[in-house]
Amino acid sequence: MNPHLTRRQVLTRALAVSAAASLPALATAPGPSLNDLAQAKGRRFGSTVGTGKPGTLTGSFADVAYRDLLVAECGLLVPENELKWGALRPSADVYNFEAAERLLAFAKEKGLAFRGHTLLWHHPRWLPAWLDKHDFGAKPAQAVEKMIADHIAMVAGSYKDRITSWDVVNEAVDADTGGLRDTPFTRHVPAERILDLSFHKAREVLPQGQLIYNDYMSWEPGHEKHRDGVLRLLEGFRKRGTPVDALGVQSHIMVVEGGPKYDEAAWRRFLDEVVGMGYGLLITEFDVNDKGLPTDIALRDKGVADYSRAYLDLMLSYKQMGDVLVWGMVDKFSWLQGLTPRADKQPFRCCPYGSDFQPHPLRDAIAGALKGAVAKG
Ligand code: 9MR
Repeated sequence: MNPHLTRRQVLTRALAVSAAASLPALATAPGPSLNDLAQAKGRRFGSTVGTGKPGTLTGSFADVAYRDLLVAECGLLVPENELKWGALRPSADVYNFEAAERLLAFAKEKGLAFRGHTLLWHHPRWLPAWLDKHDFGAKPAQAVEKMIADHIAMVAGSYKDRITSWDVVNEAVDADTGGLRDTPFTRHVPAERILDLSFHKAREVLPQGQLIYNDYMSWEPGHEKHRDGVLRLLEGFRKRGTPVDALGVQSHIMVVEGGPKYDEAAWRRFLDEVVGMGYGLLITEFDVNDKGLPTDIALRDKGVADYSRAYLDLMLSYKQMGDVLVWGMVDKFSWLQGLTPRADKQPFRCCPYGSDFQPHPLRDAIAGALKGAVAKG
């Protein structure tokens, strides 16, 4: 031991060295966490996390710094893919909960809540391939209904003490037409009936649960039919007594150069109608596609932050707005990086933190909006 140092100084230095050696620099923004700010107004802030496939961008859970960032900023997590049919059910008879269990164990250890996504992604592209050729037998309508009810009983039932808020149905409305999508299930049972029975089954399993219809209709132009279709669906749920508590507004927003290109009045009308029917709201998958902004990083980050602030201020002016979740905390793990690239081939700067784990101006914009929000009613 260096005779000029006290025991405490030696220990402090040793800890600092070991932290520096093992951890990438995590520059969590100073002051209250995003979840602290959300909680002050009666809501929670959270993010998605994914176990991914080795070698893909989505494996954020493998990254120690990412996990630390989740703990530093979030109050709840949602699995990116691990509770979807495609991940849970490699075949009709097999359930594989291993990846979901890993995420749940982490959340439990760190005292973080956990949302469920999703009991039925009502979209032909995102249901498992085996379903397309599945033989539903002599009474296919009954077999389809049983398969969906059994799935919900198994998945929601397995986690009924740990997951109390579920995206029961995801993206059932066709964004281009506003009608309901067809899937291998709708060959035998009308879509409306499938959605109703999914919510009824979820309610049976979770009498006190928060049951969500989740979709990506947004405030940019081009979303008119999608918004109308979602409103019609929500109206139908109310008329038929389908137990749906809230609309999950995914919030994959897109910023373009040359000023705001969103229809604030139409968006407010949409949200007013939703809450007017008695539904709550959540932001379930916020991120920002910055494809339309220039290469210059400072300009781009400011554009993303300003656009997001305008969006989040509007959303958080509703007392019905509940939890706010982002679809990833750090750029490099975002699903957007795998999408059609920007013209300049630069990575998207779409999340609150950059790939170097430094906060973007977007992080301040989220913090400001959470701070300025009306309290959850
Ligand atoms: O981010 C998810 C990506 O890793 C998956 O490949 C994809 C298909 O399962 O789903 C992405 O998440 C989507 C979410 O489940 C529903 N809303 C849109 C999200 C982004 O595409």
